[in-house]
Amino acid sequence: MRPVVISGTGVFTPRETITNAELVTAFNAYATAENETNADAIAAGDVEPLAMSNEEFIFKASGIQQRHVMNKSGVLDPDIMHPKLPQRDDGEPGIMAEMAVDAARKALAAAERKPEDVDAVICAASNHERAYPAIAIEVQELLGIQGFGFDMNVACSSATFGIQAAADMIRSGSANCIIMVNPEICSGHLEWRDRDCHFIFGDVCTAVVLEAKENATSDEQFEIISTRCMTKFSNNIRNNNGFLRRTRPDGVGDRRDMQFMQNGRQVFKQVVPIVSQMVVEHCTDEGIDPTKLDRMWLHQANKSMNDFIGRKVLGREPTREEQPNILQDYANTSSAGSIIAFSQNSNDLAAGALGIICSFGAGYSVGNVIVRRVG
Ligand code: CO8
Repeated sequence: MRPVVISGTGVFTPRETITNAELVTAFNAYATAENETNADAIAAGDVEPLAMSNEEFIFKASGIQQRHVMNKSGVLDPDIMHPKLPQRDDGEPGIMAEMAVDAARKALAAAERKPEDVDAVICAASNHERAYPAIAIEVQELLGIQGFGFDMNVACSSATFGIQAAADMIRSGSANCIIMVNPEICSGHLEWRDRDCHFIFGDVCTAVVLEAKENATSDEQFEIISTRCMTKFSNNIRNNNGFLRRTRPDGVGDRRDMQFMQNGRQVFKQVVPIVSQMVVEHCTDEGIDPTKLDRMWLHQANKSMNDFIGRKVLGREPTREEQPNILQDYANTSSAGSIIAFSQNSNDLAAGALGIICSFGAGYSVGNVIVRRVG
């Protein structure tokens, strides 16, 4: 089977940012107003007052300092607390397709490829703007790519599962060059009125060009040595949005059931050992000593989680170079996080260096991509 390389990556970063301080000010204004509205019920013991958020907690619990968003004013308005995005008619490009086209153009330039060199588009993300037509097919149209496109969703692991799907197609000969995009508007799916999770997510889009090694010309090549994907059902990260919503007796009304829900503590405790073990076993099965990995580009949800996995895999405290984090600037961007880390922290590696892109999240799902820098 033909060897496959990642020959270019691109990142679309939204212009607007929200710092933890701005976020907490908006949340606390909302919570104070709610508590005032419910003052009598709170005094009577019928309603629990909303607790205030704080910056120190957010940074200590997650390592996040700020996030990029597609719309800041709506999120920070205590009367709205979600992004406000302009209505587009059906003839206009979708917002996710637009983000993806920007990231894809950057990835194609890095890979020294033109749209006519590409024969498939995969849009791998945790929330798609609509069910159909596929975002990938719209991106294909906007870029002028022949062939085919499809959407896939494995939540935070969408990108690594997408890389495996693309690599398998190229290896087997059904495609020569594939672009995979990961548009994530997590701000639209996050409940900004919930103190336990309002700080977690941000928006971004990443893109990865994969092609047969024999055709690749760029100087940013990483050969895909091996991929491994795993899923194990869990309700600890979930949302109940979907086309069946209106059919449920309790399916209309408050928006909370349409948004991201998680039992963060449980996720942390259960996912960390699964990921550490899977990375160690995958490397060992490939004849790679995991402690000799030059770099780990991990899913970007929580700094302590990444530190823990890094220590387990490398058998020592990873340096910032060995295990780069970007979550302090971007927050959790779901499927895009490990790809941002890879895109921004891989060019310095010498030929022959070994690394692993590893994502994990809802499902549960874990995806590994072991890569070697091509000289
Ligand atoms: N300010 C002040 N105090 C707070 C706040 C806040 N904002 N939030 C919670 N607290 C309080 C709690 O009430 C609790 O108080 P008490 O001890 O009195 O009960 C205390 O702080 C501790 O709360 P937690 O136990 O919740 O805090 P943790 O230390 O566990 O930290 C985290 C919370 C940061 C969420 C942590 O648990 C975590 O990162 N877990 C892992 C999360 C993860 O990896 N999730 C998977 C990724 S998501 C995914 O897969 C993609 C899904 C699809 C994408 C969706 C796009 C939107």
